[in-house]
Amino acid sequence: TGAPTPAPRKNDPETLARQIVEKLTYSVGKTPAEARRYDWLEATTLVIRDRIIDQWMESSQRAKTSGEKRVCYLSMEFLIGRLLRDAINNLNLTEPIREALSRYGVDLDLVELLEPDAALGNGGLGRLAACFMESMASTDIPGFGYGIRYVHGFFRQEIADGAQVELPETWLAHGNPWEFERRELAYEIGFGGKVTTIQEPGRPARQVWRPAERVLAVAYDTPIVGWRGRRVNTLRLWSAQPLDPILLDAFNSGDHIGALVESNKAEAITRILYPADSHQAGQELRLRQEYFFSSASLQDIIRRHLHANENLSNLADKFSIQLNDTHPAVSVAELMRLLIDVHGHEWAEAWEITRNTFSYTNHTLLPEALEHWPIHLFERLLPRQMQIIYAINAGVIREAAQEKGFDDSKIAAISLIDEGNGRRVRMGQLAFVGSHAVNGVSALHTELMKETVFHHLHLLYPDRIENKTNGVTPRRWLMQANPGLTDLVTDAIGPAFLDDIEKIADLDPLADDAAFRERFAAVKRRNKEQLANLIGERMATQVDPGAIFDIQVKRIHEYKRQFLNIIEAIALYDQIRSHPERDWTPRVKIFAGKAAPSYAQAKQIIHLANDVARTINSDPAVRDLLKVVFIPNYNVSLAEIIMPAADLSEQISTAGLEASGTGNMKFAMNGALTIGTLDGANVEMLEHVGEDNIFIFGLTAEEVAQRRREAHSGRSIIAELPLLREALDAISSGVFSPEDPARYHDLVSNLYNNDWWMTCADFQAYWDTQRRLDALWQDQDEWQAKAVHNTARMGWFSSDRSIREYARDIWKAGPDA
Ligand code: 26M
Repeated sequence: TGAPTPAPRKNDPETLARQIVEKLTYSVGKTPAEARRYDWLEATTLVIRDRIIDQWMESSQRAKTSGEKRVCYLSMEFLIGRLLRDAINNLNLTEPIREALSRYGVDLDLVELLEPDAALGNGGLGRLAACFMESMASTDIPGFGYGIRYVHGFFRQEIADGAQVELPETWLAHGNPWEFERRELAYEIGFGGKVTTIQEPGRPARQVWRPAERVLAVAYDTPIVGWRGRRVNTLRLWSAQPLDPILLDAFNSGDHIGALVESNKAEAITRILYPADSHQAGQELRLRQEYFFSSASLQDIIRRHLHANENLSNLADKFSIQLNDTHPAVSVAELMRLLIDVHGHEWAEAWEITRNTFSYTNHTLLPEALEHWPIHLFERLLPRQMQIIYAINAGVIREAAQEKGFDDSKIAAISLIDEGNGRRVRMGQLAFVGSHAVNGVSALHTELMKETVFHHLHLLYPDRIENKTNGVTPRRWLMQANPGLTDLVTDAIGPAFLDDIEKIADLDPLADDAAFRERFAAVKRRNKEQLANLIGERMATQVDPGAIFDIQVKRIHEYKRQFLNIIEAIALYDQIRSHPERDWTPRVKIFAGKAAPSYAQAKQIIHLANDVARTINSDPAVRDLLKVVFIPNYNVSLAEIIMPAADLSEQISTAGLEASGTGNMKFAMNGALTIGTLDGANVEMLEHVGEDNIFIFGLTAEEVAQRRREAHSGRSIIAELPLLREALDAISSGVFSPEDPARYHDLVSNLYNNDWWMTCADFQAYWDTQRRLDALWQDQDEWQAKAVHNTARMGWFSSDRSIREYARDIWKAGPDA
């Protein structure tokens, strides 16, 4: 008798190759010979997916049966990007899959490029939600993401004659192998209608909401794989569907279009992501989206809870619900409604359960971005929830008056109803009072929350606000985006940092090792060459990888001050032309980012960047000393190429206005030096990397606030700074837009008359700091040592650390709970 046959090694290239070809044959319907790259993507994805599913079921079962507390992350946005590389890497299959495909002459890197980039988010807030999902899976927290399955994600950006053009995005056009439709998981969502009071003899009065419209929310589940496949969590996205696909009566009576109106109206709810991240337009469809996904998620959470528990009294012991900004804040009223109207709880108990279950993260203090809904709209769409909000408000106001003696002006500040310009529901206040914990996303931002927007609520509930500094997942933003650096670090300090990123600190002493610095610089150089190739191919602009790659990529906003960066580029251009004999340090200034379609100033800034690029890049006088590049269609996939290729990261927002920033962390982890203001998480990056390794300039948040109170303007500053004045003159006189010389007249005159964003106020400090960096570049030993220190000291900014803090302080969930 022979030895028992060993179980086939599941992870060897042989097995994987066989499985991929099997999928190619039976799921895609192609032979290896006829398969195109896209078919290989599909087959490979299906093989990986099978492996994930085993783990997924195991994780879900474990969470269900263990009775451990589950965390639900409610977010309008999950900017997840591509998933294949992430899944392969987290399952530790990168090398065997690469090898398996290569046997058929197929290059994994090229296959991965064909996956659509899932852009179900605008920017920082959505990408944070995606990093948090990955980190919850990696730190073994039973996390559940709830959001919206938009048919059209964030728009595709093209640049035509220098200006942004928005095109629809269609990530689902070829199907989505990562999602599982759960037809059986569908909930009714109501809108409009009336609330009636039912008074039965001998019973307390009940409110019954009879909605005028109803739609179905259908679940689509996507697995999120943690590091080393440890845990697989679920991202559950809701799709809106009509209760009746077609109104038969209307159809039969000949009204073929009218028979579809309802159906179209239902599906409209999840058709498109709103492409704004700094302005609340107050559109009805947006409120419908917010309520739609909040109600569906809560109904689902309640169903899951009642699966294992008798009633909802202990909901807060079993579920924690994190509200990602105020977009899901209507959940506070909706959970109250479900508890009271549907599940028969008393008000006081329902309020206790609600507050103990929810927590809320604030991501911005910009007044124009704070959500508030006109009462008449809210009341018409959600009449019962409006009643509940009034009742919550009455309770909070009573408490403030009786227990803290708040006067009328303080009460007006905390009220859920803004009585000013047309009565409105304030979603920030609703989220705050409905939560047991409220957090900001950096130390500075959290302090500003206490002093500004939530000042009076903080006085009323002094223990509620806490800080949870953002982080980013090192799997995607270091290991996957920068395999060269990952290999180098592994070689230098061993692989322990892969499991515990803070161990990357062991690299720190190697900043003094010349041989190591050289290898570190060589990795950076290769990453810069890749980016240079991309720029060459996409935009037919040649850039020198030997120059400083000075990069600002993020949403285009006045407060982020891309304008300041462009003005500096123009001033530098001017200086190079005036003093060609000087020893200039070559630079490539790279920009990318999208403007909200309705944000005229932001679009002007994009136009200006492109106009300036055209002028400078075609001027032989500057040779290779200065190039300006605007790369179109910034998204997660492009960021994965850009972050590892930066020498210098631009984080130059007006102090006090960037809640945290997360791009700042991705750059620094990959060894870029930061030029930045004392804003958001830059302040904490300074503490971690040390003041010698980061380049801080400009007004502090306090100084900005002071100048704004004094009605600061740019005029006198411009008068004293010839560099600034000449750059602004060039812009406003049409040097960069000869075909339309007045194009930037308003943009510049705003600086003279107002300078709200402190562009003029910070110009000189910014310029001086850039010139210090020029000088530093000439000393490559010094520069590279600082770069190594950045990589070594940024481990704390992992989203694993953020998530562990949320789990410990807010959710009381996870392995250490
Ligand atoms: C609101 C109403 C209607 C339509 C869209 C919105 C909206 C969408 C996204 C408003 C704000 C949105 O995002 C804000 C955001 O991304 N904030 C960023 O959050 C990051 C993660 O915490 C921080 O790092 C950034 O500093 C902060 O700007």
